[in-house]
Formats: sequence, structure tokens, C-alpha cells
Amino acid sequence: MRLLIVSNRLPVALTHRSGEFFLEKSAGGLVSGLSDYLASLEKTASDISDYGWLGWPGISVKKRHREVVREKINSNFKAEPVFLSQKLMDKVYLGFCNKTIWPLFHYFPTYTVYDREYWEQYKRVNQIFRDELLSVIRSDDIIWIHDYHLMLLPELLREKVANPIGFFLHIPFPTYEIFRLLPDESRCGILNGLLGSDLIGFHTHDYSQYFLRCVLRILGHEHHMGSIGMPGRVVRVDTFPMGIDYKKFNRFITTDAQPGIPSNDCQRMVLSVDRLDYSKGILNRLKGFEMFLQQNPEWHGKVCLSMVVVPSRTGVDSYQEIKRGLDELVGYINGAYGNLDWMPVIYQYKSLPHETLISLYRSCDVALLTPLRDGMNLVAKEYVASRNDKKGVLILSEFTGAVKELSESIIVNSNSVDEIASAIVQALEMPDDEQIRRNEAMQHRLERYDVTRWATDFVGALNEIREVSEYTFTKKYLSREKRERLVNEYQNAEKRLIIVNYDGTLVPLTDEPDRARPSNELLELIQGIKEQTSPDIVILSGRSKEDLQKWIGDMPVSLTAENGSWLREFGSECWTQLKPLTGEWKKDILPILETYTDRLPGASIREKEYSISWHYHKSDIEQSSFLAKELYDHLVNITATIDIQVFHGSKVLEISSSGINKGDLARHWLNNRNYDFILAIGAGWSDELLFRSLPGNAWSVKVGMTHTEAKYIISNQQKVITLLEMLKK
Ligand code: GDG
Repeated sequence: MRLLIVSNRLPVALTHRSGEFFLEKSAGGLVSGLSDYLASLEKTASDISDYGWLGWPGISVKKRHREVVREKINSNFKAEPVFLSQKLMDKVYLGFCNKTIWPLFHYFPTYTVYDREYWEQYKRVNQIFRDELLSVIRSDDIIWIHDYHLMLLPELLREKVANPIGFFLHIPFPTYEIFRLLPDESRCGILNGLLGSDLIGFHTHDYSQYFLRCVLRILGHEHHMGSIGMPGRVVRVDTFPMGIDYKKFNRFITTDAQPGIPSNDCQRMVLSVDRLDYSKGILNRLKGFEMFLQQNPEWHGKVCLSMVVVPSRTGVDSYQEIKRGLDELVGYINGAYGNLDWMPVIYQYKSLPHETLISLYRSCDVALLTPLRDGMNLVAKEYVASRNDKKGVLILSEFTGAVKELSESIIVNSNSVDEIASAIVQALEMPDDEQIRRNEAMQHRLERYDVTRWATDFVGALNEIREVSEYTFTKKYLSREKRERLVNEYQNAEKRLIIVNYDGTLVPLTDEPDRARPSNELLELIQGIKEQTSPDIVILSGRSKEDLQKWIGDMPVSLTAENGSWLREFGSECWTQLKPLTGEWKKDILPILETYTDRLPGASIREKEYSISWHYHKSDIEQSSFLAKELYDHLVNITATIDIQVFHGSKVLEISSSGINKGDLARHWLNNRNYDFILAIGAGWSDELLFRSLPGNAWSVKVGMTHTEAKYIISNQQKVITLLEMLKK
């Protein structure tokens, strides 16, 4: 198996000087983290025998040079370039990626630009990536796509290949209220794009939940424990907090004096490191440091803030504004508080060599990381890992993904300048033994869940979900060949039984249950099967016997109403009961159902003799999904001591007298005769009991591509009719 990583940028940067192309390994959290994982694959035994990386090399390459460049990249790295013009890349990178998605997903709607052309360009670049991938993809490849630049790629690829596709989002996924600000085309496009994957990973549980909620609210797909059933496959949504190469940071050997480390006139140093970005909360941090100086004159001359700011996205206006604001505030603080011997803020606007960065991590007393929003924040993890003396204090914003695993840090709300100021005091005063105690706990966690474990877990989960999908949808799918076998067995049998559910199986589910009357074609089909092949046919339903009598009472079939409370055997005119039932319990249950009906607009109650159904087809999908689960839970709890049962069907809860379920019903019919062919078809949850109670040689078929106890699945209700038509001679 080959693991193919796809990201916006390749892990190597291409440059062009004096007519020659040069390659340089690029830095950055994702690249260095994944490179460490890929290197570990070469050393350890794993299912993945090879890997490759596909992305943009960083500059545009003229058509005539492309083959030379491709050769150069291929022969030096296991990488494939995606050639894009600088113009298009600038438009997309500085457009939809960094003026729409980045601000919106980091909760800055006021910075967000909604421009149709940006969206069109974004689609275009995703298509170019798809075409490039198609030219290199092999059938044994697992594809792992990274980050917000390529959110449409999973679906574009899924339309063309059957390979496993994983997607990981490195930035936050916002709440529904923020995400829905995107125009309909792009918000649906992004969700559908991502759902082309088999596995979608996020840094935190919250981001996963926000994504699932958006999928429900915007596309209407429900999930079950993070799995979404799509036609022919299951999409899994899960949480994988990205780690770092702990050992590399912890054991890195640094020489004492590194260029770029401020000469330490002051006794204590507070460090901050980030890219220049409004999401990083750099201005608030400076304001917090200023308040600290204002409130604590005893620290003047004894502490400095060393701020490393890495230039980024210099082409976006809002970034230039922050840069101006930052320059001014640093100048103001140094002017107002500093003197000839002491400069409170040491500000470096540049990228430092890796070794210098680690030296800084190790030599500071406090790391002050206060993003207003950050998907993870690897700097926080690197800082803790680098402290092989176990000392140092981390102050971390509660709005970073990393805070979930670094809960022993001093956690601040980065919007609050006061909290930042007092956290600095608390950090500077923290005794050594407490620093060690906190860092040990965090280091232990970071060492266990490092970047290799993160990637291994992700790839493992991707393979696993593919196996589930394949088992459910390939092995169980009632293919044409299996359908022909079924018909063949049917024709060769002597005593045949067909048990079929009514709603969702014989007739489509409708928003208005009264509209589910059988069509003339359906009635003719049932009549035809009976006349030509004389099977015993049983129709199961949760409906009242009056409805069934009215709609299909003339059919040559046996009927069961109210989920088995009533039976009408073929050839008989009267409805009977398998065992005596009571409707006494209804008076206790109805008030509960009424309360939930009041809470859920569109919900309705249908009372029958021995059962009640609570329908919510017409209600708001998200509200009903939540309330129906709550009601089900409520009913199951209170009915534990009463003789009734609760079924959660498709947009309906059915409560009926106990003692009879579809399994019991099946046994009743099975005892009647010695059948040598049994076919049972159902769509609802309660049909699982039916499937379970059938003998081993029966054909059990579930309608809908979901997980089931049935031996086979069929994609939709219309296919049931096609199958039944095949049973006629
Ligand atoms: C995304 C998400 C998420 C920084 N300054 C220098 C330097 N760095 C390195 C650090 C670290 C990386 O850059 C920054 O990692 P972050 O996690 O903070 O952020 P990004 O990579 O920009 O962005 C983020 C991450 O993806 C991973 O999923 O955590 O939330 O926005 O590795 O060491 N490296 C060098 N000199 C510097 O001056 N050499």
C-alpha cells in the first residue's frame, strides 16, 4: 500500500535563480510533523510500504520547464508537483482561502469577503489537483488530503476512483451559526466536498461536533456516533489531535549561544512565537503585557517580552494593518516604560532557524501564547516538549485546540487583557516544584500521543472504516447476480413465504402518512405474484387495522396491524390477536407524548387501540433528531416496568403493547408451514428483530444503505418493487 499525502504546498520549495532551479526543504508544523511520520514508516514494519506527496512547489513553472522540474523533484524527494500559475495560486490563496475561509473559520466574520469569483477559482484549483492526482494514482494508494485549501477534492476524486480517501482539517471548524454565513453554493459545496472522504479528521471533539451539526442542518444527513451513511459507503467523522515529534524536541542538542537570542540584560524572559495573523491575538498579548507593567512596577527592569513574529500573507490588506498596529504598540511600550538599560519588548519580525527556536523555548521563563482562535497551536506543544529541565511556565489561550491536552498550563481567555496581565504575574511567581509537576504531566501526554501516533491512528481508522463500508456495501449488496440467485431459488421452491414491511418497503415514506396508499400497480403486482407463484405473503405494518383493511384488505395476503397487535390471516375476514393485550397504559404515556408534541412544531400523535405512534416527519430536522432521541430515552426508562415496547422507526416512534414484536410474528408464520424459501424485506429499526429470528437459509433484505442484521441490503424502496417484479413468472 502506498500512502499519498496531498497538501496545498509540497514539503519542498522550488526557487529559480540565474536560469537554474533549486529545491529546499520547507519548514512548518504540518510538513515537519508528517515528514517525521513518513520517515518512521521506513524504519518500522507497517502495511504502508511506500509513500508520496503531491502539492504545489511554490512558484509557477513555464510549460517548457515542467518536465525538468518534475524530474528534479521526483529524483530528490518522493513528491509530485502540481503546476499552477502564480497568478491563479495567488488568487486562490489570497482569495477564497485567506479572505473567505481563514477569517470565517477563525471566527472573524467581519474580515470575511464573499466573492463569487473567489469561489470559482477555488473550484478550479481543486479540479487541477484532482486531474494531477488522477495521473499518478495507483489502485493500492491510500489518499490523505490536508487542510482548507482542498476541501472540494475528496468529492471530486470520489467521482473517479474507489481508493480510500481521508481528509484532515488543520484549522478550526466553526459552529453552524458561523458556517452558515457562507453563500449556499459554497457551504453545500464544502460539506459535500468533504463528504467524498471515507474519514474526516479534526483536532478537537468540538470541531467534529460542529461539522456534524452543519451536515445535519444544511444537508439533512443524520449521523450515528459520528458515522454518516452515504449511498454505498459510510463516512466517519472523528477527532485526532495532532502531536509533535516529542523526542526530537526533548532531546535536541543546542549549542549555548544562538544568534537571534536576545542578550539577557533582564533577569526573566517571557516568549511568544507566531505567524503574523489576526487570529494569533498578538495585539491583545502586547496590551496584556503593558497592563502587567503598569500594575507591577516592581518587575520593571527585570522582565522582558521576547516576541518572534514570522512574516506571513504579506499580500492581504488586513495583515498589513496588524503589522502597522504591532509596530506602533511595540514602539509605544518601549518608549513609555523602557530606558537605556532595559527594553521591555524585544521584537523580531523574521523566521528563526530551528535550533534558535529551541534555544529560545529552553531559555525563557514563560511562554505566552494567546491566540484568539487556533486549530491546534503546535508551538505550545513544542515549548513543553523542549523543556528537558522540566521548568518553565506555559500561558495558553482557551481558544486553541492544544489547550485540551495542555490543561496544566495557565489557561487564559485571550480577549481579556486583565487575565493575560495577571497570568504573567502568576507565571513569574510560580515555584519551581509546581512548574515541574505541571510540565511532567503535560510531557507525559505529549510523549504518548506524538505525531507518529497521530498519523498512525488516522491511517488505521481510515483502513478500518473502508473495511466496514466494503463489508456492508459490497459483500451485502443485493447485486444483480445475487438477485438472480434469489429468483432461481424462489422458482425452484415448493413452499414459499414472503414477509414484507409496508411503509418504506412496499410504498415510499411520505411526509404525510395518510398519503401512503398503495398504487394500483402495486396492488396488481401483489395479486400477480400470488396468482402466478402462490407464495404465502405477509404484510407487516404499524398502522391501524382500519387503514390496512381499507387499503389492502382485498389482497390475497395475511396482514398484521399495530406492529403485531392484530392479525388477519389469509382467507379469513376477521382480525384476531396472538395474545390478549391491553391499552390501559396509554393514559400514562399520552401526556408525555403531548408535552414533546408541544415542544416540537410539526410533530403529531396517532392513537390506535393497542399502540400509539408519534410522528415527526414535518418537523425541523435537527430539533426533531435531538428531541426524538430524548423522548425515546425517556420512554424506554419509564416503560421498563410496564408491559409495553418502544420502537424508533423512520421519523416515527411507535409505542405498543409488549409481548409481540416482529420476531415473534415471524415465528408465528414460520410455525405454520415448512417453508423451503423465505424472503423478508424491511426498512425500519424494528425489522432487525425480524431478520434476527429467521432461519439460516432465509433471504433477509434491508432497504437503505445502513448497518443491519439482514444478510443483504438494497439501496431504496423502488428496488424492492423491481425485485418483487422479478418473482412473477
Ligand atoms: C496550522 C493551524 C495547527 C514558527 N516560527 C518559526 C517556526 N515555526 C514553526 C513552529 C511550528 C509551526 O511553525 C507553527 O505551527 P502552528 O501549529 O502554530 O501553526 P501553523 O502550522 O501555521 O497552522 C494550527 C497546525 O496547522 C497543525 O495542524 O496547529 O492551528 O493554523 O512547528 O515550530 N519554525 C522556525 N522558525 C520560526 O521562526 N524554524
